[in-house]
Amino acid sequence: MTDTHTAAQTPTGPRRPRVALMGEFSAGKSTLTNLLLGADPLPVKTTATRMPPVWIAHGHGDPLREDPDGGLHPMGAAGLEDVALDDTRLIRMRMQSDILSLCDLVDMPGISDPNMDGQIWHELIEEADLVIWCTHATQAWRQSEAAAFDSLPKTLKANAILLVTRFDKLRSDRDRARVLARLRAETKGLFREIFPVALLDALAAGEDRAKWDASGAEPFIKALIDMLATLRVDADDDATAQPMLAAAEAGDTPFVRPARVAPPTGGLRRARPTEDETQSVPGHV
Ligand SMILES: Nc1nc2c(ncn2[C@@H]2O[C@H](COP(=O)(O)OP(=O)(O)O)[C@@H](O)[C@H]2O)c(=O)[nH]1
Ligand SMILES: [Mg+2]
Repeated sequence: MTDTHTAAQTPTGPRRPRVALMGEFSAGKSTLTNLLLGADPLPVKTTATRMPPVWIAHGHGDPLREDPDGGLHPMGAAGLEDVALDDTRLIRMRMQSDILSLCDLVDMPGISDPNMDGQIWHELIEEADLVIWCTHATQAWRQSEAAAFDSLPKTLKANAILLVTRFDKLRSDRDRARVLARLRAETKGLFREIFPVALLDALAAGEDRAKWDASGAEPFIKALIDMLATLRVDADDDATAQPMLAAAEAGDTPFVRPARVAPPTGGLRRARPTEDETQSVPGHV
């Protein structure tokens, strides 16, 4: 291999908070990642897939495969699902998206994925600052989820949101109320907040404000942005993101909204960052 370099050569220092999407297989993690990005870089699957973690950060360039020793390799023609899992720690992707001006997103494999080495995800999750735990509404918060969540680092558990996905699959008000009541009781003290969402409805809402509101996505995204605004990361925080976070704290938070689901007014969307991320203007509308 000639065209490789190591992660150690990647610039370090100031950084954005990292948001990990976790949960069982098929809980909607990739669907949520795509919703937050306002784009579809990740495959969404109904059948078991062999996917490594995918770390998405603001920027440009082709995806890179990171091996267990931190070496970075071009993916070439290989798709995300074709990578050799035993020789891959994660995939690094760079994209332009509003949410990525506030945080990195890490789409994790399902917690019970037999193809995913537990060691790998436990090491990787040490690097996350905030976790969005996705749980299927129809079989929410299984024992396996409670155990995996409990094994997370303490500091990460302090910044956790529970997202009850596929809420549209619960048919009656009674079922919906019952599931939420059970989750509130069984996860008491574990999550900052619990949000029921219908992710596919949110994705399909487009300019349909009523559909967007009914999907439950809005309060969740607001809470996420609020948490990011108050989250403190190490390395003296991110010089680029902090002014944006300060703007968010000041209540000027019209800028992060998945592009696909911008409200009908269209006026809330921030201009896409141009050029290099270091030149993007914080809070610029
Ligand atoms: N009805 C419904 N389907 C969903 C929802 N979220 C995800 N799905 C579907 O569930 C399947 C698995 O989603 P995916 O995002 O790949 O799950 P992951 O394995 O956690 O990444 C896909 O077919 C999605 O379209 C939801 O809120 N409602
Ligand atoms: Mg997935």
